[in-house]
Amino acid sequence: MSNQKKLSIVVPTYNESGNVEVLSEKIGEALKGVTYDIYFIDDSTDDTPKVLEELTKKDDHVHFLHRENEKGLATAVIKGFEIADGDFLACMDADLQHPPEILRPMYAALCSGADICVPSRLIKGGSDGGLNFYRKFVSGTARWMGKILLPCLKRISDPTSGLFMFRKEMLQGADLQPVGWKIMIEVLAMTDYSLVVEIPYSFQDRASGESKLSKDATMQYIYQLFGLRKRGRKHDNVLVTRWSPEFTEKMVEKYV
Ligand SMILES: Nc1nc2c(ncn2[C@@H]2O[C@H](COP(=O)(O)OP(=O)(O)OP(=O)(O)O)[C@@H](O)[C@H]2O)c(=O)[nH]1
Ligand SMILES: [Mg+2]
Repeated sequence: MSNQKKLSIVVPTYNESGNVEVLSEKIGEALKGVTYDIYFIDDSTDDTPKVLEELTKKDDHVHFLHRENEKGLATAVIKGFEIADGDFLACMDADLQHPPEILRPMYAALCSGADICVPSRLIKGGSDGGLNFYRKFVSGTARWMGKILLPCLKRISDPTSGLFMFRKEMLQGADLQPVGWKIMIEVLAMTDYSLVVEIPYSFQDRASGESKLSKDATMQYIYQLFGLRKRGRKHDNVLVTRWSPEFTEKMVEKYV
């Protein structure tokens, strides 16, 4: 079934020259038949801007903004959300830890009526295979704290990754603050929505380049959680549904 809703994928990049081309190609393969574009918001100090410049010449779907005077994952993603014009917005890391193929079922979830799709490593059919024991522990603790402090995260199995898709209209009037590293919890706490769909996916090893996760990220996360506890909206009537791998396949066939 062909679909007219446009998808814009926002990808924050910091020194990801070895990844952006492969990522764009894989997104293209994953989204055959879907109207989409990609917005790389780049703060790199390596040759990523050059690679992106070349990429925009080869691939009409690709746009990029290089920022000289600003840095930070959160400000980059929020900038991307402001300039992207898709009906649906997605956020995805550049390093291929989020498999681009997942964009197709995420798109199907929104076409089927979901307001926001939150892929999960932690439900049947998913895996957090790319993480070592220490990272699993850190990520588990972050999830646990989030669920305790923010009621809107309680029923969402994997709310702390950087992979999600939602309806752009949800941002109208939403006061997203670029604090820290976890943009999805900002969106979950500061926007109105009624249906969340979770679909399983397998987290991957970083394909190339280095992690930018800093020690400050932990403190920023705690600060963000307490801020959202005060500022966040109420989410009393939200339905969270979980798709099995089999059901996900059926929904892709039906909606994309
Ligand atoms: N624009 C921009 N992007 C950033 C910044 N810091 C990180 N990123 C990007 O944000 C995404 C997530 O960063 P990663 O370093 O992969 O963080 P992570 O996935 O938690 O850590 P690893 O598992 O070790 O890869 C990647 O696409 C980075 O390039 C920044 O300051 N500005
Ligand atoms: Mg990464």
